[in-house]
Amino acid sequence: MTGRFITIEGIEGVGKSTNVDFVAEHFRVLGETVQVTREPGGTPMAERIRDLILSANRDELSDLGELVLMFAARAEHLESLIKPALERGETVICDRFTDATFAYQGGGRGLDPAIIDNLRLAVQGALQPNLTVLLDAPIEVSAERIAGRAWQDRFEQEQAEFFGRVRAVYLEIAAREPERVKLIDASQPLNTVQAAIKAELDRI
Ligand code: Z5A
Repeated sequence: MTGRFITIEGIEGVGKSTNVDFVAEHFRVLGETVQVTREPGGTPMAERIRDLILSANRDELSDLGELVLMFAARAEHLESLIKPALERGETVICDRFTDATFAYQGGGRGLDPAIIDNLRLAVQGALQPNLTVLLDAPIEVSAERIAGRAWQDRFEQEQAEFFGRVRAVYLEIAAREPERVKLIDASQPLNTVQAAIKAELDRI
């Protein structure tokens, strides 16, 4: 596969959606064909699975069921969108990917990372993002940014301790894989955050 696969990660409200287009524009200016997508979701079937997961009440879907649905959506996304685009030599920019599963289902829900890793291998094999931008901010900052949203999904209804565990796993991944995962302080003003992202993009 000759394309480039870039993922954006972080807890809710740190600015992933805000910065996905910024990253996309960087590569468009360089003349690359860019696919912007997200997880869970990105294809019609994966978006249906996303709706199923996010609209489920806490007691309607087990933690294991949630994990398997995340990978079901990912399998569809990889086969129908991500891999074909990478094979065509395009740049794929994805708002969340498998690091989110280790952070949310592993850290947040407390599921065994070994189970997650087995599913990862079955669904994506050796495929890994070339670069992951991890936007990191204290829980209070992210909570403040999303305060006032009219509807809260299954995850947004969780408490601060949950997001503390999610954030801790993200930081562990960044410490373990510093070549792939670039940690950016997302509590700074947007132009400072984007300057830091641009510096990482320029490097690749
Ligand atoms: N999930 C999972 O559990 N397991 C998995 O494997 C995967 C996902 C793939 C849906 O994700 C849920 O799926 C997610 C985890 C779970 N749930 N949670 N939590 P999502 O990506 O759709 O949901 P999200 O993370 O909650 O999206 P979000 O709340 O929209 O966050 P965001 O995209 O990072 O933030 P934003 O919309 O770009 O920014 C929020 C606000 O802050 C907005 O008003 C911006 O203008 C503002 N902002 C952004 N940056 C700044 C700076 N630097 N300064 C000031 N204000 C800023």
